[in-house]
Amino acid sequence: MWLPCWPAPLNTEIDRVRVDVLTLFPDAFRGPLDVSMIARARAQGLLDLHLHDIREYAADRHRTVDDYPFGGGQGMVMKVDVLDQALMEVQALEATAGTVIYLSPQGRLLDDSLVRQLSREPRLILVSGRYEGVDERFLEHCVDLEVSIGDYVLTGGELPAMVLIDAVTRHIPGALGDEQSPEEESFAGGLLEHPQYTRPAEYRGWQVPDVLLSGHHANIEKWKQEQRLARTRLRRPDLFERYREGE
Ligand code: 9D3
Repeated sequence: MWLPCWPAPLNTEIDRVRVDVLTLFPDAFRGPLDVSMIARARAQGLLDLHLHDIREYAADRHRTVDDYPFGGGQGMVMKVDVLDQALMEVQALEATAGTVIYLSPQGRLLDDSLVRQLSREPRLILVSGRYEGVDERFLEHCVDLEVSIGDYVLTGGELPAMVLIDAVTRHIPGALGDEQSPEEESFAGGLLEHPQYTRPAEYRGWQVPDVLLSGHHANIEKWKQEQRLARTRLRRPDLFERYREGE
């Protein structure tokens, strides 16, 4: 189901995405997802976001969510029974079970192609871990996909879940407003963007390139394309190769 492709088609069939987040820190999501484009998408009903505190699904008196690893080792592991209970109850809130994603350093690297695929799902259930990880049985039996946001170590899966939600929301039709289309973007074209300038045309002797002030639209477009190619080749040889192959 998750075959890599470049670029994936734009979200056209689905006009609303429901996202459920299972986390030990639901409050960590409130600030970042209550501002700007995400807030607007939520207010418009394009993004239907629900936060769930995993601790509320712990059955014992102490609301235990983690335990020592079998076989020994560093740190604690999130319990399979608590996670499974939380997931089952959250899934039952809607008719569609949704695609269950565990944010994990061992997951598939998030990129533009995966973001576009996910933005076409009607329902995503994101599980953010803490401690050293979760019981492997939860991943084996309950999780459809593990996603990483990059090769660096974070303290938990909350920020990665927010990154995923932010990136996916931009692809829900209408979320960016009418002025912008994600189809025209840097990564959709496979190249980095050209440099941008605004007034004043000169500041402390720092000049805006003449061509941009010339009013000669064909020359301007040619310059922009040259800039995109040159910077991509220099800064992101990996993207440049892929662009070359796709041409
Ligand atoms: C000491 C063992 N750690 C390996 C380096 C295990 C570990 C477990 C949990 C390391 C980090 C985390 C917390 N990170 C995430 O949950 C996480 C993450 C990340 O750290 N980097 C990039 N993407 C992601 S998605 C989830």
